[in-house]
Amino acid sequence: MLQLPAGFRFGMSTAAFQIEGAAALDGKGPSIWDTFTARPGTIRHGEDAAVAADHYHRYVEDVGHIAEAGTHDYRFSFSWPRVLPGGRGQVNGNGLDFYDRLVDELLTAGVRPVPTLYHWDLPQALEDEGGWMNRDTSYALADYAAVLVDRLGDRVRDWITLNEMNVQILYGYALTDHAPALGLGLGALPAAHHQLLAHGLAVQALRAGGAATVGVASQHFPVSPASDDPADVEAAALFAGLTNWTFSDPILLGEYPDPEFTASVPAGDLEIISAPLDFYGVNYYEPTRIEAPREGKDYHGVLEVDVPSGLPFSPVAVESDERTDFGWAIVPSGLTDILVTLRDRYPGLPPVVVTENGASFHDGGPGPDGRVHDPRRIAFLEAHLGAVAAAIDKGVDVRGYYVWSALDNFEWAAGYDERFGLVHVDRDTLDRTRKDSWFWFRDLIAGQPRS
Ligand code: IFM
Repeated sequence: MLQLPAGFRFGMSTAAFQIEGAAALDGKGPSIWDTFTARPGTIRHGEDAAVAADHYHRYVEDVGHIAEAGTHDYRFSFSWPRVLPGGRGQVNGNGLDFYDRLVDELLTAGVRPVPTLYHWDLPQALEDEGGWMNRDTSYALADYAAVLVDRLGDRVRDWITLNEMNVQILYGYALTDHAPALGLGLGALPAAHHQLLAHGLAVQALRAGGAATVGVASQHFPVSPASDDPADVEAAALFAGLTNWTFSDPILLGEYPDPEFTASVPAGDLEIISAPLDFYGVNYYEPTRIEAPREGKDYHGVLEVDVPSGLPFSPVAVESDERTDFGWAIVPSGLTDILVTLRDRYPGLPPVVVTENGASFHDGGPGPDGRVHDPRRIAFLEAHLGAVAAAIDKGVDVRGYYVWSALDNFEWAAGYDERFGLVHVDRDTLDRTRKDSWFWFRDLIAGQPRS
């Protein structure tokens, strides 16, 4: 059995919008995702997350599934509009009470809560004032952080500010595949800066409230050129700069990869953004391959999302013998590569936690034996944990690995077909069934060296 160093933390991850449901209950306000999912044609099969996995009502059972696997850490996110329905101002006591109960349930079960403040579900009220294109939203997030740490800081010691800024900015601001679907192209860069500023301001608020450790969760992926052609190499570097380094350089180096952009941001912002962190979260799924667009070549349908024409780079399919049922290339070595790259790029990189990694396979519900057999998920997770071990062998300080996800949930624009969970959720009854991968994860944790 694979052995990680003593003290290595095994976790499971989820996000509020994807599991909670109770979309308009007990005073919760609408988020940009509630608005987006209500628009025809945005989500596969017209699905929405009004009920999702109904975790809001079933959290006690869900904590049981998490805890009984021996999971050390549970990463979940708060729904900002559940806590502050208007984004700022009036606090919704019912919303805070829910997270209070969840945290107590986790602690009683021996699981450490590792909440994320913001996992994409911006209050619609803030979007109406310009959302992340409006600098005020950064300050609103810091105020929201202060509300949470004030209420939960006596029990929650580890905090994550924002989840995958690059993914939200790319799909929701530059393109139109995710909420709020603005399609601004490179015009989305101010939204990126405001999310980074929000991160820095939230770090300040959390520390002022007594947080013991603070980190961020960033999606990173190795980017390679489709060929040695200098045009492809240049296109790949540009793409990597925009999607990876634009989001991590300001935090870890205090500058943007583009000196002109660095010079254009208000004085003092980068100091706030680059305040030291206690850990750096890396979410990894698959690498990306880029080429300089070829005259006359049709890129439509090459990837799950269509990248508009006219950009100086085009993502092309990664060659791989194996794919998840979501169509994503299975390349475990990409995780080792990106961890080593981050270590080499950032001499001051804090300890890393892999805050998400996992795969969607369509394994179906429980069979006649009552079990959900998902051997491909087990193989995927085993191979990626092996890639983490390889990075540790190369000297990267990786302290934990969280599976995405604890349970099957609402996979954004792809709806419910894509199932990432260790626990199966029946879409009709919402009954939970532990998959074989859940048992594998439990045995893996039990078999680790004692700390
Ligand atoms: O489901 C998402 C999650 O919300 C953010 N990271 C990637 C996961 C799989 O797409």
